[in-house]
Amino acid sequence: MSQKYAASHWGTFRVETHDDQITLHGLPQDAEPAQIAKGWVSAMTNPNARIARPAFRRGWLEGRDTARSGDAEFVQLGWDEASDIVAQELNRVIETHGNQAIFAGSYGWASAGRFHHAQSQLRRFLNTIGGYTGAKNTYSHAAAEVLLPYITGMPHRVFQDQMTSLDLIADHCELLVCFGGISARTAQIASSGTTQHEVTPFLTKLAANGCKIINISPRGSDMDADLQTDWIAPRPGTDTALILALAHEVFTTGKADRDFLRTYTQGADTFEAYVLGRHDGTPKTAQWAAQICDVPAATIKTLAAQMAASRTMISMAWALQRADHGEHPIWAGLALAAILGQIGKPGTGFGFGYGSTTPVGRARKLMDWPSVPQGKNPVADFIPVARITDMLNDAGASYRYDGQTREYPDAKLVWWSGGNPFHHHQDLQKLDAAWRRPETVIVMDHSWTATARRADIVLPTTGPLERCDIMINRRDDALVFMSAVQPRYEQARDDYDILTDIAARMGTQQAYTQGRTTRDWLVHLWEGCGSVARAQGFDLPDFEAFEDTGLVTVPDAYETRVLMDRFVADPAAHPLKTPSGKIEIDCPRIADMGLANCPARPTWIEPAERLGACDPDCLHLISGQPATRLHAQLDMGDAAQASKIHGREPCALHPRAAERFGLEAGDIVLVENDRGACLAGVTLDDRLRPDCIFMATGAWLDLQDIDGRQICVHGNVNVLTLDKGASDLSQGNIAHTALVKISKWTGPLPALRVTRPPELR
Ligand SMILES: Nc1nc2c(c(=O)[nH]1)N[C@H]1C(S)=C(S)[C@@H](COP(=O)(O)OP(=O)(O)OC[C@H]3O[C@@H](n4cnc5c(=O)[nH]c(N)nc54)[C@H](O)[C@@H]3O)O[C@H]1N2
Ligand SMILES: Nc1nc2c(c(=O)[nH]1)N[C@H]1C(S)=C(S)[C@@H](COP(=O)(O)OP(=O)(O)OC[C@H]3O[C@@H](n4cnc5c(=O)[nH]c(N)nc54)[C@H](O)[C@@H]3O)O[C@H]1N2
Ligand SMILES: [Mo]
Repeated sequence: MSQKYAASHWGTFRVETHDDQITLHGLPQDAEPAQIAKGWVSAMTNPNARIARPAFRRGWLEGRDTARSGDAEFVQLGWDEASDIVAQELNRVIETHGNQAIFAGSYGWASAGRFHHAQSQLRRFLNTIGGYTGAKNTYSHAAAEVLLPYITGMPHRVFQDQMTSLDLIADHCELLVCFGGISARTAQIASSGTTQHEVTPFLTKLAANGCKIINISPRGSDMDADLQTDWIAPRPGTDTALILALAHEVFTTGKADRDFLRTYTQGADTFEAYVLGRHDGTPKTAQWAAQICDVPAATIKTLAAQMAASRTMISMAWALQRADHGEHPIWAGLALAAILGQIGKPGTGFGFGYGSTTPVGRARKLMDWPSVPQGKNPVADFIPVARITDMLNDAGASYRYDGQTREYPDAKLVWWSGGNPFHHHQDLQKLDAAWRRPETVIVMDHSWTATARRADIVLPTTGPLERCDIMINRRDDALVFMSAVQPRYEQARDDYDILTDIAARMGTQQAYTQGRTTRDWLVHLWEGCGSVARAQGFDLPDFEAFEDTGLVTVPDAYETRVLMDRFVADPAAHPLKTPSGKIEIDCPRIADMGLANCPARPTWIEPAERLGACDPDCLHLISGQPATRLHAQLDMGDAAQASKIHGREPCALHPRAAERFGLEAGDIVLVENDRGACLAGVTLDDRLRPDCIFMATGAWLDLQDIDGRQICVHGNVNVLTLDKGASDLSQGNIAHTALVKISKWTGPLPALRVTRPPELR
């Protein structure tokens, strides 16, 4: 009997159907199927969340007003009329302002399938009609993406591909020092999908092999509680100071690997001079760092001695660089690994993002499977992805990025598909105001997200349970046929079909579809997979057989890697692709940029806000990834809903903090700062710094006017975060840099609006 599978970024599941009800079951080869999946079917069948038919904001449809807000009223139209209006509007904008006025950076995670990938389809379509202004880098790790090529000569993708395999760490490492932990919570996810989750088995094996694990994080729970890890809890955003002090200890105790520094790095001497305080008069001692990080100097000294005496891996969660000056903890961590001389050896050195998603460091052959070609964009302009509000507010204004001085484009039409800026961006009230500036906003999504509610034109798409697709991840050893296991929701259509009809009206249908139906495309992609497989010496079954069996495994996919091993084995034959051919601990190209907020070597720079340099009533907001959903996806499903407190997003506090503010588990709190305010429900966590709170990102934004003040009554943290670039180098977002105050909410609890669709006519 043929087996049906469903796949998403949170994994692959066997689908069973009884009486039209589907249930999802983890695969036998999956050690820990994601709990996120528990909310999948309910979210995708929730009539209060799903968009049923094309909808137009009444104010825009009738008078072209731009007064977008979360409680707009919509008029529903049929698909033909909707497609006509979209095509007319595109023609108008292109004729009046040119294609660069279409902003379709459209950042976001969309769904996992290779064909129905929202951004690929949108960009492919727009490229047939003259192109669009795009966006560069990610919200995940922009600071590292821009920095790593300068200091290692590797694009971030290559760096990630080369990272030392988890298996080698388990076999060879004696001391694993994890900044930001390694957590099964975030390891539920793999961009583009996975058939396995292996972070807990990895950590268990590591511990069984006798490796000592140290979690350096404001949250103890960033590491599995059963692992008996040591926990050092610095103030958030102060890791660079901590690492500088570790470097200071290693230098001054004579334990630096001078041969390694001489052979493989450039600029170690200027870095050492900075660490020793030769020019600024401030040696970066353990006592110095203790004041900033709130970690005892003795702890720092002991850790440095342990690191120098052991086979050590320094692991950093992506979170560390989603912060003000986020380039520097990563740069400092790499520099410290170099000072220890442990880079290029199996299981030690430096790693970035282990556990941040599950396939990072997976010991697998990398397979470059085909995807839908996006075509070529005739418009060259772009913005760094997190500068969206600045772009909308300041067309023509100049800014620095990656060594360039650029100008913000003038976006007249904003088109988002497969992403949710009113989840992912920081300081959402500022975005809310800027969002009213473009003439037109088009959103394609399957659900009434905060972004869809702020669109003029809303085009409802299917979700991955409602269409066939192919799940492939270059780090996974299985290819999965994703079956349509549920009927399409109401009038929802595949992104491809929506765009095909618009392309027909724009005269580019043939260019967009190449005459292929969806099935033709799936077959075409599968044939491309066959060529990739043959080049690797194996065959894939034909499409019908793939469709029938649903899951095909790549043979002999096991393969381990060691970051920079060839370079370390023979630096003359395999230099890094930096100007010096070495790891640039001091980087002349960054020095040449003359950026005050990004010096040319790892440097402690005061962040925009932090604990220890603020009003003592302030708490640090850690707004990491949610355990129960992917960002804002599935927030209206059972798993996320079950986690809410009186329907509000949970806010974890240390019991001492709760006592200090007169709070108990289950209370509603107002979390606020100068940028905004939200409500949340208190939970207690004794494995959290008492001056921090943890609230996951992703609660659907529900801004309401309460006594003259805008409050997100549901608990979206991004009303509290800062909209500022990490530096003029990367312009990455700094979601993890934010201070807040909390107090008990004693007023009546406002009813939620986001749990119902907007007003529809
Ligand atoms: N405070 C704070 N903010 C953060 C972060 C943080 O740590 N803290 N993390 C940041 C990070 S790392 C990221 S990556 C971003 C994530 O931000 P986003 O990727 O924007 O968040 P998602 O909720 O995954 O949005 C994806 C959207 O695609 C839609 N979608 C799904 N399938 C389809 C489809 O087939 N077609 C179409 N058209 N749409 C579809 C979903 O319904 C959803 O609305 O958030 C960032 N924001
Ligand atoms: N369940 C689930 N998993 C996900 C996602 C999801 O939405 N849901 N999203 C995926 C995506 S897109 C991404 S980019 C990754 C992100 O992966 P990460 O960036 O690793 O995840 P975060 O939850 O943002 O942060 C991890 C931990 O870092 C710690 N931390 C925060 N600030 C600091 C600091 O200044 N210093 C130190 N030492 N620690 C700090 C926090 O305690 C936090 O729990 O997660 C992926 N995995
Ligand atoms: Mo991300």
